[in-house]
Amino acid sequence: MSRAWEKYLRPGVKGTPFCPGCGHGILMNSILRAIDELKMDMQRMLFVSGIGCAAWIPSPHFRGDTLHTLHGRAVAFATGAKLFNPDLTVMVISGDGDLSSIGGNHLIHAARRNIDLKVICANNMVYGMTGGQVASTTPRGAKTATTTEGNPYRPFDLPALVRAAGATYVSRYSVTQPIALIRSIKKALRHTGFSFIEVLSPCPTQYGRRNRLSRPDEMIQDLMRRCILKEEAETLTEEEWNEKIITGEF
Ligand SMILES: Cc1ncc(C[n+]2csc(CCOP(=O)(O)OP(=O)(O)O)c2C)c(N)n1
Ligand SMILES: [Mg+2]
Repeated sequence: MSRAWEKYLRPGVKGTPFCPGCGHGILMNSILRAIDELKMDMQRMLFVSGIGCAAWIPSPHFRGDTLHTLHGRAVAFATGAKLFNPDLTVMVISGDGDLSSIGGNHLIHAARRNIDLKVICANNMVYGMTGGQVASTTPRGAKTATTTEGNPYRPFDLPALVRAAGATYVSRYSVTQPIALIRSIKKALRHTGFSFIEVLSPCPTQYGRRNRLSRPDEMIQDLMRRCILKEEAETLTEEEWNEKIITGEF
């Protein structure tokens, strides 16, 4: 570990829990870079996660207070911590399944109350850690361990959902857009009120291999090709719109 990162990473944590090609490591790096660029004090921050691969991003890696909580309950724990100590900057980092499937009700009600939390949702479109089951974010038609013929349901548009519920800073970026992503995390950190960033993160192990994108570079390239900024989206035909992923602030 280089000396610059000693401030941010817990000593003694070796290796990574993430599979080759997983995007969660890029997200972890982006969060720490945003904190570093804002010169925030890790001692005045709390990182809360639920259960899942994404929930391993803050804990055990971050050198600060971390709460690794129950599946789906990260936002509830974070709300309690923020109410108890309003001076803390409280950041929730968890997966799409954790935050929007089992934890969906906590998410929309915290957004409705505009509680000052910074919620980062690592969306790999599947329940990664438990074997690749369908999630509320799995695209229609995608194959998962529990939808072997293709998912029949439409996924949540998470920024639209959280925005409609009352969140006051909402964005979506992919780990293939790290500069825009870091800028957005910095905005969320400076914003007072419920902030939500959906971060698309490839999972070649559980999602890609069932959907003809089993090599890590194929998933990254697919995201690079499909993610466009919302300003660019205005000129798209309906067919192009369906295949693209719109990113930016909403
Ligand atoms: C109450 C409860 N239900 C189910 C589980 C099993 N479980 C653990 S993680 C997980 C899904 C995690 O998916 P996600 O939040 O998308 O994270 P990822 O692993 O994909 O990063 C599930 C279903 C659990 N631990 N507790
Ligand atoms: Mg997931």
